[in-house]
Amino acid sequence: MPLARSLSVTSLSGLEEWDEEFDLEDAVLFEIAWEVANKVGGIYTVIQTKARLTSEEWGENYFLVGPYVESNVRTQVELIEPTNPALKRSIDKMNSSGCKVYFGRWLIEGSPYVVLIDVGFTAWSLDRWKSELWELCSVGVPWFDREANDAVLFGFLTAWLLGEFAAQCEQPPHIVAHFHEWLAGLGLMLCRQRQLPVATIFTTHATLLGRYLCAGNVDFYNNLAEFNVDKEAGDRQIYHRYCLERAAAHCAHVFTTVSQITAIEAEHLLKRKPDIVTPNGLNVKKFSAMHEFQNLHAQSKSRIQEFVRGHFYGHLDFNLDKCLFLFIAGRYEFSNKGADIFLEALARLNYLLRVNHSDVTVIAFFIMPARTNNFNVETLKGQAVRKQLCRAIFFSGQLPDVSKMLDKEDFTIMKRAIFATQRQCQPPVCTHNMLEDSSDPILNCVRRIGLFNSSADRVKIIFHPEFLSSTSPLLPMDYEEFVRGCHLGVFPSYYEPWGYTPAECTVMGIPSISTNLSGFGCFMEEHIADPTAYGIYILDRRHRGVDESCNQLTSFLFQFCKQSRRQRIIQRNRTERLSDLLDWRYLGRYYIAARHMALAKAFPDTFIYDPHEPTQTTGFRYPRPASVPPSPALSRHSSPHHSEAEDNEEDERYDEDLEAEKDKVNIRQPYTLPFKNKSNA
Ligand code: G6P
Ligand code: 1S3
Repeated sequence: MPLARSLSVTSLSGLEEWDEEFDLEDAVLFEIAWEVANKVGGIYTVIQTKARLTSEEWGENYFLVGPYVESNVRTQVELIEPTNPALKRSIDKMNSSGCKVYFGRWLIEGSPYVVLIDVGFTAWSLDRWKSELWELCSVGVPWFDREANDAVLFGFLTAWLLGEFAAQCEQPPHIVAHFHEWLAGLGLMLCRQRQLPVATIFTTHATLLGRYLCAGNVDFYNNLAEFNVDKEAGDRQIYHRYCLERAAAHCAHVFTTVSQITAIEAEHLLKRKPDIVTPNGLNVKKFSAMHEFQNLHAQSKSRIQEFVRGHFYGHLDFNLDKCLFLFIAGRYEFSNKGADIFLEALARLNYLLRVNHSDVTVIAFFIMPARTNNFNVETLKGQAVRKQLCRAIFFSGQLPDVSKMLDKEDFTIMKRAIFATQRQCQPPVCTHNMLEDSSDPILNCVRRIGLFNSSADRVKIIFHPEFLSSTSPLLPMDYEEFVRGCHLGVFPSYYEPWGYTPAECTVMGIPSISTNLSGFGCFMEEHIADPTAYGIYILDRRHRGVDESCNQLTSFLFQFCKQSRRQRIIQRNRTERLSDLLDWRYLGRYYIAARHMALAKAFPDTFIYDPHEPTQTTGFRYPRPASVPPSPALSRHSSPHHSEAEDNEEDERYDEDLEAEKDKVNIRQPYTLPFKNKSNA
């Protein structure tokens, strides 16, 4: 058994002790977040999608640290013995001191190692650790704030783990610890206070105050510099959380956030300017057949059409082939996520489509989880009637005999089935029984604007207050399939540090609407010469009032409804071309830069970092597309000579040009390391 370096957990010597030459084999990366193998929101997506790339880079020396949640572990994690001897000793030591720490492989792409800490098991230490926190920095955490209590336990336990690991390493280790969001921030503070040999990074994915202030009735972006942050946090009873968040941002060697707009917010609300912006990427799947995603769109669309057929039974007086599917999805924050202006714009769109005698019908889906007690009867009945109708007409026990198909008995069966489709009420707006029906913001808004799925309306609404699942009896599709089958994602958020929903649409080739107040929208504006031409509509919510933004949104929607099928196909091809820009293979470079920056700050004798190379977010900019513009006014869709195949050929030619452009700027080249070992500099 190799000798462990004898260092006490709480009194480690300073970083200057570790001055041996850097060897990549030595460096160990811990990434710490409450959402490791534990889906709560967007941070889970960041970590889960990035895992493959980070595992490729760090191999056996990459460990994710999160909370132990039994139900998650059962389905997502394979528990194994720790592979790293120093880590094994650390975990054993903690477990013999009254903790429950598990080690395993997270069963996702990249199969990263995870260290999962059961915070509840160590709850007996909560009071002691809270007083230590009070002694240390006068932050008092109230007993009733369960999330903050978990943050205290998680913080002390992760700092314990890192300290123990440093102590158990035979050689002085080069540890990088990347903490995400305030819930993990206390671990970082303690690493610094205990002077552990750890290069620390703190990434905030949204600020606590930003989220709270925006959800209220506040002109947030025009007053960023004016807020009395302590008072605002106190008024909202989140002062202790705010202190933990702000302290983590200030203690970190490197502070990062997910977008430029949140960087400005952090500078004002947390009083530290981020050192680097680390935008969120995705794990982009490439199909071998170039237009495979178009086929997938057609397949998924027909499944949504089936659902619509059932939902609108008895009122299916519109042409399903001319039906456009729009959707908004995400955490149910009515105004922060822009559901308020989406509904208002739908009411205006309904009016425009009616007065222009459009033959297009729009179905807008709202996929936002709320409290319900299951599906409502009317919705389930719709799907049952649809199935019954199919059976009655086509599958009455055996294959239809054409010569007999229209005999008297068949007529009777068909008539009965058709009579069953008669309905007294209108197709429901909401698919579930809501627990807070009378105060629900979406339903109340629908009541006000009067979009009740009546025959005269060209815009119909379906509110599905539960995340989608392929096992649902109503709409058995998972989220990805559903997005593929839709025509447009609408995300007119007011508060959105990044915004994964439009990014996910983009990599699947589905156009979307986002805003210039979302990290994603600003990023796309920066990297694409003409975002609209690529199906990336960016709504101005920064310089316009609500009513004006709503008019702009209505006009985007109306323009979209005027496109021909051919124009939509071309637009989807263009949207999909943007995927490279959102791939972790490209965006992962900012995380790499953050880690190197932290190493150079924490171990200045070993690393140096050249700030000029990597941190600039400038890079590839997509040119204006050369092929047919999507504007209906300029359309050649009436040309009888232009087939779908010709469009695809034209697009493939354009793809070749684009690939050549991308090669020039190395968009997919692995990022070169910007730092050097001091001895090689
Ligand atoms: C894809 C399919 C086409 C289909 C089209 C429908 O592009 O490959 O065969 O015609 O989707 O597009 P739409 O925008 O009308 O759903
Ligand atoms: C946050 O999750 P949210 O939906 O509460 O983090 C996400 C990941 O960085 C980000 O995409 C989103 O905008 C933030 O708001």
